[in-house]
Parts: sequence; C-alpha cells; structure tokens
Amino acid sequence: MLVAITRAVSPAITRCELTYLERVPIDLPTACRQHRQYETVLRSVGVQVHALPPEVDLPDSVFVEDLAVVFDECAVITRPGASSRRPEGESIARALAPYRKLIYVREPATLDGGDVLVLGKDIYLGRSTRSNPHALEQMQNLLAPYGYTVRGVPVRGCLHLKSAVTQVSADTLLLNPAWVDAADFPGKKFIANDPSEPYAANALRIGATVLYQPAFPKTRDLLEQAGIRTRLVDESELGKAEGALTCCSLIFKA
Ligand code: CIR
Repeated sequence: MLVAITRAVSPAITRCELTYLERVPIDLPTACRQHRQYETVLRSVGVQVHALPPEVDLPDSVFVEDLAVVFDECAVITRPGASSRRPEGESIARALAPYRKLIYVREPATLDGGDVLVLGKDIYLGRSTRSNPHALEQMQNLLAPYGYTVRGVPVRGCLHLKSAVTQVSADTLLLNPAWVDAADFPGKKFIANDPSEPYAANALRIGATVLYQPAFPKTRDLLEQAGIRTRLVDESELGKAEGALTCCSLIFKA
C-alpha cells in the first residue's frame, strides 16, 4: 500500500518564500479547494492519505516534500535552505516515525526534498540556491550503507531540481533543457517540455498514473503522444507560491 503525507494549506501562505516569481495575490479558498482535490485524486489512485492539520504560522508548510526524502529503508529529514521553513520538519518527522527509521541532515548542510530525484538506487541531488555541497556529502555518507549512489546535478533558473526534471515512466524523464542538462542523467530517455511552458517538467508519477497540471496542455500532448497516460489535477493557486505537484505530498510504501 502507498501512503501520502500531506498538510493543509496554511492561512499564512500569502507570506510564502519566493525566489523566481513575483509576489501576486494567492486566493486561500481556491488554494485549499485545489489541494483537497489533489488529496481526492491521490485517494482515487489507491493512495492512503495521511493529511496533517495546517501550521498557521508556517507559510510554506503545505509543501511537505521539502522536509523529508523517504526510502524503503529509512527516511532522511532535511534541513531546508530557507530558514523560515526549518520549523516545518518536527511534525513531519513525527508523522514519518511510525513508518521508517529517521536519519537527519545536519548543519552546515541545507537540503530541500524538492532537489532530490530518486531513480531506483541512483539519487540525483540538485545544486540549487536551497541545497548545498555539504548536503551532497552527508547524503552520500548516510545512504551508501543502503546501496544508494548520490550525484550532484547543476540546476539553473528554477527553484528545485524537480522543477526541472521528474520521472514519467520506468525509463523516461520529463525535463526542461533550459534548467537542467539531459547529459547528467545517463541511460535515460527524455521528453522535453514545450518551451512555452517552462514550469511543465514537474509531474507526479504514482504507479502507472502520471498526475499532471492542466496549465501545461502542450507538454501534456507530448506526454500522451509518447504513450504516457496523464490524470489532470490543478494546483495552480499554489503555483503562485512556487509550488508544484510533487511538492505537496510525501508518498511511500507502507
Ligand atoms: C519555497 O520557496 O520554499 C516555497 N514557496 C515553494 C516550495 C516548493 N517546493 C517544491 O518545489 N518542492
């Protein structure tokens, strides 16, 4: 069985961190409605959703992906690059503790889960404004005993590695070539986003289903033409906070 940890949108979301986007008004009821719909879609594809209550004083706390990386053998609790986000980790660690042994990334490392792409035993760690070289070194040391290889990947122009590249089938990555280089992922097939949709490379693969945002119809056509079935789910209001589909859950085998 798959479990997803999610968290309700904080009423403080309007004070979210922003790196690449200009601040625009975020409509809280719309963001909450879309996020509940996201949870409904997760349930409809067989995922058991463990929805945490909102953290009223932590603006970005809906983006639970950044606080942990869950493996079959353990869960890494991160140390987010934005100091405002570090208090989000305690409740995520509590929620994960019944499922996994917890291991921690420690100061001076900074790591956002959005920078970690796990492809089997190969882990790709984005060198972004949020995740530093200490994180790469610590992740290598923490995960080598479990047989994982961790490689650093340069990322440019976007918040996280998974803003630029995500997995859409067993052997295929959806990638924005303006933000990350395909050569950093040897042995993979690629689908490039439509250039008019720069934020289109973040898809959430759950078994045979790929959840995808309606905001990117041209890239969705490219996925469908490649035989990849997409299921639409709209998190566009949280997109104004630089969030995407993978950011809003931590999904793992229970
Ligand atoms: C932040 O800047 O941390 C949030 N406003 C957005 C985080 C999105 N998370 C993700 O892509 N994994």
